[in-house]
Amino acid sequence: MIRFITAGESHGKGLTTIIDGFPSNLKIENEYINFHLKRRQMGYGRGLRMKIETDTAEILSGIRFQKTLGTPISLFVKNYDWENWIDKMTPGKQETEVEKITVPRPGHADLVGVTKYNFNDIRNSIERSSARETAARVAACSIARRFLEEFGISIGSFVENIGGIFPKENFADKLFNDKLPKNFNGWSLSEKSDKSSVRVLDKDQEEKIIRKIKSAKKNGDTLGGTFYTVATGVPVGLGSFINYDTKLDAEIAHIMMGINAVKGVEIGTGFKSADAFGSVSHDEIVKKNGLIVRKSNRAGGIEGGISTGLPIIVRAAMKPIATLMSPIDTVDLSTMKQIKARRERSDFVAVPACAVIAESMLAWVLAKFMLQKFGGDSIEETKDNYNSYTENINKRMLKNFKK
Ligand code: EPS
Repeated sequence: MIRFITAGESHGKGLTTIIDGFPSNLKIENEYINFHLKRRQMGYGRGLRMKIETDTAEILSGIRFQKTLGTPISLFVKNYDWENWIDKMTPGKQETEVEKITVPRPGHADLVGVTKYNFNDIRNSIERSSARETAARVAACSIARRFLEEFGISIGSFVENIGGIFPKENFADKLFNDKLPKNFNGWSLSEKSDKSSVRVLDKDQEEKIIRKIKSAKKNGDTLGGTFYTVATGVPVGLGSFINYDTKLDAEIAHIMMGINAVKGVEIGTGFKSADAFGSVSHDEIVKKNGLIVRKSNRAGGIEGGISTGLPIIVRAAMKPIATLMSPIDTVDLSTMKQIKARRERSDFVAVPACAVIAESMLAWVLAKFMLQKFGGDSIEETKDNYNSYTENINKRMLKNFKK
């Protein structure tokens, strides 16, 4: 069973994560983790904070000579902005006269946070509810991603829309119709979208989105959007229909909704198929070159909570950033007067970053289900178990149904 926890405040010294349960002998280089951390920092529309930070992970334990030891891995990501917050954030210091934040931003965790935790300063809620924490998630999940690569599982993402601007041709349709380019894999999507400043696959759309972000910025406003995360090379049989909490899709939805500002998750053609006939919603099963295959992948790679072997396709919706430079109505908790919300430094759009975080979280779920199924204390043992399963899968089916 793999697990990880993160710790750290947005403007504290840094973020820590402890990752436990990966087998030994998995190769992992520091640059690999840093590469994905850097990808999370990209995207047009981010605020000034991203100019201050250069996220890198310091490996504190669990890895020796670039290989996992099977022991807990701990990583530390420094906050460069900490230098500017020492007075306000030093843990061991007595409470001093720092400005208390009393004006909650609608849509952020400000109001619910102070209500629940009985705080007299919204800063206490802001610090941990900030999406800064997702840097630690990406660092942790890069171990999962590296693990999956050993089995040919590859994950990528692209942004489908920001502020309602969609591409003329949606690549998702190709995914659903299983009309994919030769040698397609999940990562090939990211190789392309990493080159776009807003993670889209269409140049025209990119220009329109940038114009829209510029106009939002000018108006002191923010935008959200939708994105796809895709995993290829996933073997058939991860997850089960046995219980509500053993289904692969249930776990994916759960972990995606845990990403800051994500308000909707869809697998395959989810919402669209709710309006269509069954005859055009499912994936017909046919025989091709002696094998049983599906004609399409509207199910998004999961049927009955179990992976089908086709690409896993997850779409998610991120709401617009809650911090507005032209703020909306709120109440000052210290005066109980109706005023406009507080302005503070923030991003205008973070959908591209959100897609990279979703890649990471999908890697985590898949690694968890892979290890549940194949186990192993060393990566070699996990591979032996995996190979024995995948090599025999067709043979077993033929034997079972032979008349
Ligand atoms: C965030 C507000 C901004 C973002 C931050 C998330 O930070 P700050 O308040 O320091 O300007 O830049 O995201 C990150 C720091 C990051 O690394 O992604 C928020 O309120 O959620």
